[in-house]
Amino acid sequence: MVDKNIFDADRETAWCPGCGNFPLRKSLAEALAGLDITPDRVAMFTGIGQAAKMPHYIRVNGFNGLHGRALPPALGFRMVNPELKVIVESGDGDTYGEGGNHILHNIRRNPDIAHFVHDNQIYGLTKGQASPTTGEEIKTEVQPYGITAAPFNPIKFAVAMGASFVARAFVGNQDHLIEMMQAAIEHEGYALVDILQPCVTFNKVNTYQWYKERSYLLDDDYDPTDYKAAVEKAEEWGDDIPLGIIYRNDARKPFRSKFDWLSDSFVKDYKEPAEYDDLMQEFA
Ligand SMILES: Cc1ncc(C[n+]2csc(CCOP(=O)(O)OP(=O)(O)O)c2C)c(N)n1
Ligand code: SF4
Repeated sequence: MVDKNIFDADRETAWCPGCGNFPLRKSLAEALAGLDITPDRVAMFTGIGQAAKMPHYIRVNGFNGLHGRALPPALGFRMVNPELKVIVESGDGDTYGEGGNHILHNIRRNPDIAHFVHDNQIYGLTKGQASPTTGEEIKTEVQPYGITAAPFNPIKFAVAMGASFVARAFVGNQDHLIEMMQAAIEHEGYALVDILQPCVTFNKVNTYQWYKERSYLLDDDYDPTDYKAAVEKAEEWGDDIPLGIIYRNDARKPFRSKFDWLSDSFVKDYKEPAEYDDLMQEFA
């Protein structure tokens, strides 16, 4: 059994005390340890934001790129390396705003990637502007009159797109969050877990208490393979917020399996940049 403390990066974070990113990080370490996955077996990709700082604060292989652009390098990596677990972590702004185009095409391709969205319904790093998931009733110092655009429903979007695994979790229920993370990591294909993660500094509406009062676990008799039931469940938000696997379709093949000429193992024949000079000349 892997010790969860092995993921401790032993580094001070820039997160505010009480931020939902802390229980999320703890849950991820427990989820990986529980699956017997060591840090060297994970490749994590992120964009920009508070959530996207995760590879600095957890001990796994990490790539921190441009805002909204975590999925393309993750996909590229997945194509050449089928051996490591690929995890994308990012905020709701990073994923559904700046990265909106990428998530759409990622769902179409279905690569074997577990995507954990820290959904605090706000742009945390840039001090509380509205993100795509911000509720219309939310007023902050930078939008004193509230939001002018209707909120984006990530679950409904992913279910409608036929994503092969769509789940919702809440950092206030860590046992369940760990279970969702593990199911997503083990799923062969693209697995989206939208994780409700309070931003205690800039989002004064969607607090731990707010989510606790409204979220509930899906019944055991809920069938996530029933597409019509999932479409209906995806509509629920507000007074009742379902947590669990909303939809899954294990029949969809992971993207990489469609390229039968790709090696079954990590492509390791590294070339020095100079060895690509001839190729570069063609485009000069
Ligand atoms: C293309 C681009 N647009 C805007 C920014 C400025 N910016 C940096 S972080 C951020 C918001 C991050 O919010 P979110 O992704 O929800 O993550 P959080 O900080 O809430 O975890 C923005 C708008 C940027 N860096 N790049
Ligand atoms: S601003 Fe919000 S999301 Fe960012 S670290 Fe603070 S509480 Fe967390």
